[in-house]
Amino acid sequence: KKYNVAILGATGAVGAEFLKLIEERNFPFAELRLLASKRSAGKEIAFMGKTYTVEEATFDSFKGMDIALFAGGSISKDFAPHAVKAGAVVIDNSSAFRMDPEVPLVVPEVNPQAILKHKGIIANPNCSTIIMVMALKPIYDLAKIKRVIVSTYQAVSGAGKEGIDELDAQVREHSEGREMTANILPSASAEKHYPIAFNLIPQIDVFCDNLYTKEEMKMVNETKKIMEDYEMRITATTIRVPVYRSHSESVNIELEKEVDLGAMREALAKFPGVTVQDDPSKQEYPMPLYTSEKDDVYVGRLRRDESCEKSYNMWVVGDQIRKGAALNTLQIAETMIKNGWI
Ligand code: 11C
Repeated sequence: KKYNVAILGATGAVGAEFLKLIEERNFPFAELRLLASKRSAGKEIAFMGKTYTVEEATFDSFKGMDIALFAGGSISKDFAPHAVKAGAVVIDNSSAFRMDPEVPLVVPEVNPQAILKHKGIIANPNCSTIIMVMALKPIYDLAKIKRVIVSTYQAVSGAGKEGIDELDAQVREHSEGREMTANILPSASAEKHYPIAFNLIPQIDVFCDNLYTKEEMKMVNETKKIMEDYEMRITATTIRVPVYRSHSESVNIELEKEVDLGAMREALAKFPGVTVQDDPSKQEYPMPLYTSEKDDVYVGRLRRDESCEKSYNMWVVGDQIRKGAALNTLQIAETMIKNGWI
């Protein structure tokens, strides 16, 4: 069977990745409708031997569609109910519905069963959350995780194409001895902006009342929902780094019991979608330059936390536009198809 698929946000970084993956994975589509806001409507996109014209998304755009892949952003909230009304299943990359108790928040390797509870909308988690839970789940299945301390090193493409352009421009300005200009990072809506070139910015998204950023609280709250463990204690510090693509995370975990490192490595290696790259004797460990454009989440630097019992450290890296966004979304649709849930 083939499915009619609409993509909302077809012209952005995640939209482009949807198209790449649909072709690469031979996703069974019949009709494909490319939708975007008024600004990008009319653009032509060549895809699998055909030229598609991007249509302006309207509330009527989803008639006859089986699956609506939403690339994310603020337009998701307005369009999702209309797509559902038209009979499509919406798989949404924005943060609008993630913490809604009526909406499953899914990483297919971790909690595929949650999909069954959907009422039309399924949410795709935040990219740094997806990358972390891929490494947590195989360990959790060996021994319950009591506490997680995570620090992230997040690529500029997490802030969209503008983030990449800004880093490029600043490197050029710096090398020409000019002052670097900053208008996008840490957050387009922020009052102040700082250069990311030759710098790190300890702010992703805006601040919440508890002095954490929204990105940090997404990692805390979304992880608990996906892992279905609201007792797990999680604290996050999220940092923007001058890397184009792939988010990296230093993850410290405290388990309820000691686990042999070999068993942990084996469980990670067996888990679908995870590659263990961990050989200090050969200086082998994951790095964002090499994990980009790859589907898997890479884990390395696995070792005991010698300062604390039952605690371990690891370094987790994954392409946040692929597994952190477009790939995970498409895998949700593939899981539904494979199981006859659509
Ligand atoms: C970043 N994680 O790297 C963000 C981008 O909630 O889907 C994705 C925001 C989200 O800036």
